[in-house]
Amino acid sequence: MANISILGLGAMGQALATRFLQQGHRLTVWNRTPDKAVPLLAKGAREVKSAKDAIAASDVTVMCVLDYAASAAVIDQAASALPGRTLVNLTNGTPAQARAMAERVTGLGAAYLDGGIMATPPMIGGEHALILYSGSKAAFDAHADALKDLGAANYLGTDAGLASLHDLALLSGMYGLFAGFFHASALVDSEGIPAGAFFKLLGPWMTAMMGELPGYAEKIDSGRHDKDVVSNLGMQAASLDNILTATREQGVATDLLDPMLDLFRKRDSAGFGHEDISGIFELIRRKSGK
Ligand code: FVH
Repeated sequence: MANISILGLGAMGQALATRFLQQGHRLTVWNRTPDKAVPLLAKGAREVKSAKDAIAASDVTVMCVLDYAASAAVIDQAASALPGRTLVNLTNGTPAQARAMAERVTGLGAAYLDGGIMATPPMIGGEHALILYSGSKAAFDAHADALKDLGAANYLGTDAGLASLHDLALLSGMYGLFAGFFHASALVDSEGIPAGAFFKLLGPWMTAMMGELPGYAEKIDSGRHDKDVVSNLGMQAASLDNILTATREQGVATDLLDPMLDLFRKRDSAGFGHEDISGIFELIRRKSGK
């Protein structure tokens, strides 16, 4: 069993702490507002008065606070305890924030692992919990057994920004899916059809359309949007135009889908209407040299 410290006892920090205790680890906890540690003390955690004391208490410290401004504030208070320790920062942030934190923490003499939690607090320790890691490989290898108690642990590479990049990309896919769901539900709601009833049609349809994505991925990777085209972009631009016209006629807002039609039209006007809709990727990707 490992000695582990946790900094931050919000909803996620509580879930991480509870899981570590259930798995028999010796846990030291610290939170800016001390009363949040109370439920964990009864489960066997030891509370300390400062982030510095928490880092000093264990080889590895897991930090999970609101954002990187909060992370930086915690490190400001605890910098002198960092030499020789390992910090695993599971706070959500951007790749640039993760890289800057890695530089700062390693500069202070600690090993740094960044992480992206792909789970809600109740999912921690369950079969669907996934946590992405990047940064120090040696730190990941040394603490992988304990980290795997929280959920599947996927190490992505030594660049500390990679976990955040993958985390945010996965969440982007989720929000795109949610956007389609919310728009479709608003459209049927305009005629009094409940979202729950409509989902009996929408769910299987969305699942079937997921099957298109590996083919789009192939076209994106090869740059060949003209290959094996079944439903061309020009046709789909007209269809999306119909959807948005009907949306307005039904008195529903078009905000969620307007940007997609703009991209379809732009690509169509540039002469790619005969190609697949995966071609809009070329309009949004990072241009070389940037
Ligand atoms: N909850 C979720 O569903 C998601 C799942 C995926 C990962 N996220 C990220 O996890 C980070 C923490 O989220 P959380 O759910 O624990 O958030 P809260 O319950 O709001 O707790 C916030 C904790 O942060 C502490 N804190 C805030 N500012 C500071 C600061 N300046 N210095 C020190 N600590 C700070 C706060 O302390 P207190 O308010 O209790 O004193 C809480 O411990 C987050 O990055 C999610 O994106 C969760």
